[in-house]
Parts: sequence; structure tokens; C-alpha cells
Amino acid sequence: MNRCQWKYVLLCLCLCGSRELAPVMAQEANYDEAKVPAYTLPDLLTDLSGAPVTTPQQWQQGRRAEVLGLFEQHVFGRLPDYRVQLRTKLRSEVSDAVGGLAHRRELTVYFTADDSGPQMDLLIYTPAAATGPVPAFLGLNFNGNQAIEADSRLHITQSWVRNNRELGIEDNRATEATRGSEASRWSVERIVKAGYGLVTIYYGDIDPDFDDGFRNGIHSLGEAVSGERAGDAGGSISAWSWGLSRALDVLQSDARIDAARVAVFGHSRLGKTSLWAGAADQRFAMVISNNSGCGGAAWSRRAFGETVARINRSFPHWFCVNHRKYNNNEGALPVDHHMLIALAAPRPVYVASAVEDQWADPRGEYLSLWHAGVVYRLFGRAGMPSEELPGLDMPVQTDVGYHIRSGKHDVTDYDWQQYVKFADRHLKAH
Ligand code: GTR
Repeated sequence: MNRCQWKYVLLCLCLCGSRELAPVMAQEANYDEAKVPAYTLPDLLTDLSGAPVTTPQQWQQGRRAEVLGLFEQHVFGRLPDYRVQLRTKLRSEVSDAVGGLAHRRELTVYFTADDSGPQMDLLIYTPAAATGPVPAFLGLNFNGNQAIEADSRLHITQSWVRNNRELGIEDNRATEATRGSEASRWSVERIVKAGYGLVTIYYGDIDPDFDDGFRNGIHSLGEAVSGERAGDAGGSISAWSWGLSRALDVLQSDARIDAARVAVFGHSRLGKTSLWAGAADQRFAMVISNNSGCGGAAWSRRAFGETVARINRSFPHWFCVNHRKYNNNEGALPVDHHMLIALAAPRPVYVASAVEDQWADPRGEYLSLWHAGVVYRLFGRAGMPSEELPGLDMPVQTDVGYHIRSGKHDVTDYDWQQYVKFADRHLKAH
């Protein structure tokens, strides 16, 4: 391995936080294009009976449901139909957030009649100057809503947080020190200045990110599962996506947000989640995947960087159990991730990579977007103009968007600059 490849391995170790897995990963991860296995991709425009899909109607009324069903069956799993009655309670409201630029609310959404039952807190920013409902970005965050902005008025999440666990600290409660700790990943000022709202939720409210046999979080809304989870039972990514859809339900009756113009956004595991949320729920007007990698935008068949086997071993709770059948056997998967992106069509979708994030396979992320283009073209929309990866820091935006930026696995203000521009093009025009 050269120096650069070692750097990626080290970066991955930092990200997964499991030191004992280090030797396995070093042997497993391939970062050499010449060693990408030969593969045949499942065809987006041939249905399961072998018939060609040639019209938007055939896609929308037949093939789309097949592809969605295959992802449910083999990748993310299905959740039971939780019959929730959403209730909300306003916890705080200020009109001087972000230096006076934003109106900000904290809204608790309860999933049952019991105030101590499963619930999630929405943090909602809208431009202070707005006179009517605004288009918005909706995305989950990693550390609690108090991590978005260093403002002592924000409630600190009471849900389980993972960072302490990775530091070997027993108490998994967020501390005062986490206020504003994720601020660099949320360009709130840029977003509200451009006329958008931002809605974020701590992902651990919906499902704590560890393998507990699917008992906590919203899984507790269903019947208790005894023994092994069913092969196609939804995992955490399905749960997080479900939470995003419930947030969109709530936004339908929010006078400050235009729920018909909400872009679902996510980074990394939460980028896999935004792609799945956008696929499963066509009410999302735009879908954004930031550095989502394996199980997100990247092709599984390339087995470049993180692989299906590796992700299922490190995070057994993210996907459905059936997904494990494809460990070191990606060629047998009846889908690949260009098909996940195509499920966003004809709505605008944006995929972003970072050049130092080889673990997420930037080329595989781009190729997925490129191949999803056949479905966009079916609708008379434009995909990516070329199979060649765009140059570094040279975003390309059509009806789909892509950039590969300098730097590491992260969300930066540069990324948000592109998303706002893409939203200006597609959400403002309506
Ligand atoms: C890594 C994982 C990636 C990505 C990332 C994250 O450890 O291998 O698939 O999801 O975590 O979410 O931060």
C-alpha cells in the first residue's frame, strides 16, 4: 500500500472506532482500480419478466415498485406498518437565532399517546425575514440538536449518544461540551440567508445506533420480536428513514415550511438513509447524498473500499439480515446502487464525494449516478453528461448534481454551497 492508501485505512479506523478490526480491514479493503472485479450490472430498464421499460408510465407504475421491493427484500428491509398518531409539543421558539437571521423552534413529536414513549425532537430554522412558507432541507444529525449551534437555550438531547461509548465512557448522555460540536457540518447561516428552512433531528431519537436486537427506538412501536429477526425485517437505516417521513408528515401542517419543497439530506450512514428515505417516500422533492459510500450511492459490485461483508460485520443492525447473503457475493445481489439513486427519479438528486474518502468509493458513487441517468432520460430529464468523473472541485449540475471536493469524509460549507445552488435551480423555480 502506498502512503495515500494507508491514510485512508487510518481514516476508516478513526471513523469506525473499532480498533480490534484493524488487521482485517487492512487485508480486505481494495483501493486498486485494477483489482475491481469484473461485474455485470442489473439492468434498470428491464423488468423482472424480461420486458423492456420504455415509458415513464412503465417505470412509475411497474418497474419502480419492483426495484423498491428488491431493496426492501435484500438490502434495507421492511418495517411493520406502525400505526402512529403523531402529536407535537412546542418546546421553544425564538426569533433571534443565528445572529438574528433565523426564527428557530424545537418541536417534540410523540409517536404514541404516552409522553414518555418513543419521540423525536425537530429543530426547525426558517429565515427571520420570511413572509410565507419556505422550501427546506431536512436531515438527521449525529450528536443531538444542541450540536448544531452553540446556543445555551437549546435543549440537550436526552437520548443515547454514541460518542461517549467510542471514547470508552460508560455514560451515553450528551454533555454541555457538545453544544455546537457539529456546527461546521450545518451551514445554517448560508441556508437561511438563501431563503431556505433547515429541519434537523438527532438520529438517535429514532433509533440508537447500536445492535440491541431491535428493541429500542421506534422498533418498540411494533410487537416484540422474539428470536432471530426475519430476513427482510428493516434495520436502523429503515428506522431512520421512517423518522424522516414522519417529520415530513408533521411539516405538512407547518405554516412556515412548504412541505412540497423539502430536500432530504444526509451524510455518511445518514446519506445512505437520505437515499433510502427519498426512494421510499416520493413526497421528498429532492434527495441529497453526502459521502454515503457503501450501502448508499456506491456500487456494491465494485467492492472498492468498504465492502458489503465489511459493513454488515461492523454494523449488523443497519441493513436487513438478507443483505448478509451478499457478503463476498455481490454479483448475486439482484440490485445495485445505481438503482437506489434511480428511485429518486424524476426528482432532482445530488451525490457528493470527497477525494480523500476512498473508503466510500467516489468513483463508484459517481458511476451509480451516471447509470441512474437512463431513468432520468426516460422522463426527458438530463443525467450526468459524461461517464468520466468530473474534475476535483468542479461541480456539475443538470437535473442531477455531483461534485467531488478536496478533503476528507465530512460535510463542509463548500458542500452546502452546491446544495443551495442546486435547490435554487430546482426548488425555487416551482
Ligand atoms: C463508517 C462506515 C461508513 C460510513 C461512516 C459514517 O465507519 O464504514 O459506511 O457510514 O461510518 O456513517 O460515519
